[in-house]
Amino acid sequence: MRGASRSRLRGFCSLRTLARASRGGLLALALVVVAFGCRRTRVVARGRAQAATSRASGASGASGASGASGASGATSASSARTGAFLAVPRAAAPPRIDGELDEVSWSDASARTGPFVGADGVQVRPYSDARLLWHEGTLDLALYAADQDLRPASDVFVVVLAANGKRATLRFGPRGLLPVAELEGAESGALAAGAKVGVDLDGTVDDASDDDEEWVVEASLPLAPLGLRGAAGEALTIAIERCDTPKGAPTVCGRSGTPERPRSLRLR
Ligand SMILES: [Ca+2]
Ligand SMILES: [Ca+2]
Ligand SMILES: [Ca+2]
Repeated sequence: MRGASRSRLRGFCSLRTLARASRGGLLALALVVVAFGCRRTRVVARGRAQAATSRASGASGASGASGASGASGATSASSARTGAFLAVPRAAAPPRIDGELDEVSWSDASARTGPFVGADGVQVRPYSDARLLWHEGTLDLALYAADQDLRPASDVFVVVLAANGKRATLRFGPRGLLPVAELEGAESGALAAGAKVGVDLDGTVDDASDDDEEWVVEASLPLAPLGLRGAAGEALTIAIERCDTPKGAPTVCGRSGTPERPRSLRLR
């Protein structure tokens, strides 16, 4: 409410206003007007106090562990820096699993890991990152890899998900989900069996004569194998590593979390 309006409402509450109105024989009307004016002022004040409280809690959330409930971009950047947990938003609608991240939830509302980093904490090249959403019973995952030279035999994301003492390891390459090794356990096999995976490539595979651009994995992963219902409030952890061998250069790996020190996720 603007300052002038607030002044008018405060004026209704003043004794001078009451006296002026009562001189005209309008005491009853004045009481009604004063009562209305004072009540309106209190309601506005309460609303303003609530708004201030909301702003304060939003500000503290952004700097604390639960900060990912704010705008996803700022939150993700903060979480990437601090290692705080990521709040994973619910997708407005289940994404179409085709490797194209053109659903509005991916761009506007997903949790983001931020750029993958090396063991020294510095961002690695080529660039990689991940985004996360969820919908009923399912974790939605988008993996982005800038890549000069697409090589399905060696290009890989390794994703480790864990909850309730259960752990699953999945590998994704430019051609989709890679076979799960028997040693990786029943949870890995169950997640892989229920996974939907789409990949989009920009480049030529196993052809070093050109410079490729990127590859993107879009996946929906069932959470039941980790003992989760896939519902708001549930928690799990994730660690993602991506390795790449640029032309004429040694293999480089970047990550967000490690199996020993994973990122904490909470579905919200
Ligand atoms: Ca899609
Ligand atoms: Ca590559
Ligand atoms: Ca190529």
